[in-house]
Amino acid sequence: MNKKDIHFELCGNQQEVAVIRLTRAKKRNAINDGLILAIRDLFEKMPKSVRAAVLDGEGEHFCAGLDLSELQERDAAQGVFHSRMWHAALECLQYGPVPVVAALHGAVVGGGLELASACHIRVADDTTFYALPEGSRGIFVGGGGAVRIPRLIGTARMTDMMLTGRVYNAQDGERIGLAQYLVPAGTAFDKALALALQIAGNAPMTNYALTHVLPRIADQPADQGYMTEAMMAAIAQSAPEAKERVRAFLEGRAAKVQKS
Ligand code: 1HE
Repeated sequence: MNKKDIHFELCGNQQEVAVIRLTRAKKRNAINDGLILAIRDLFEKMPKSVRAAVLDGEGEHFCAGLDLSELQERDAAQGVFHSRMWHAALECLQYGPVPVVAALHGAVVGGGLELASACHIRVADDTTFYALPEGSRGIFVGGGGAVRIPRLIGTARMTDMMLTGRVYNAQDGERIGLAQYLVPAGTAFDKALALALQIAGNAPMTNYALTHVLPRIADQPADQGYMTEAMMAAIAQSAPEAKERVRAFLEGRAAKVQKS
């Protein structure tokens, strides 16, 4: 990986938010092997101060997916290992140390959509568009998209995107569940950072439950899910920080829920 292809910095008063930015704008942030391994390494070696992260892409596009110039070099076995490398890297992100907020703009396509769908929150600006051009390139998703994208939008919509090359714009993407937030052009990063700073203020065990336990409960049969939920609820509420937060509310020291 060229070190110029990714940027890492810490933000917030306590350096509690990591900003990770793909900086390969000339190639529309297309992901080569070095870049996917760099993403893995950053999530594996996150500094202890960090409580949330923002994932951004430099330039007009979030990410154009797999670097297609590397695809030509692989045989079938290498293809399996390559896909498994993406899986391992995006597992480090999804089941990593902190919640991750993606700041989407421009192209979120192919592996770029696979990368975005491994994040916990997606903020899209008005310029965002989503596609899975693998279908028209004669290939298949390989970065975990076949598992994660149907969980966001359903198998039927993903099938359509790949069979027909359908491109979703920012508004329709938010409507079908590709992003949780839709914001004006040029403001996705600011919104993502504001959300990350807010998330960083949550009790760490709550954030852990939401990123590591909730998706696993969602994949369990209901009776097992209820039991896992009960275990997680008991662990979370027994933490001293949870007790203090509840006490603060009861004593009028904590914010009420406000109508938006
Ligand atoms: C690339 C890539 C890339 C751009 N690999 N080089 N992904 C795709 O099939 C999407 C391919 N990219 C595009 O459709 C367009 O580039 C965009 C819609 C994203 C942006 O368009 P535009 O007009 O702003 O840029 P451009 O002129 O097309 O590209 C600028 C340069 O980036 C150009 O190189 P140059 O040397 O001529 O300047 C492009 O070739 C290069 N570039 N995208 C390599 N993807 C884990 S498996 C995942 C499988 C997949 O992701 S498959 C889908 C791949």
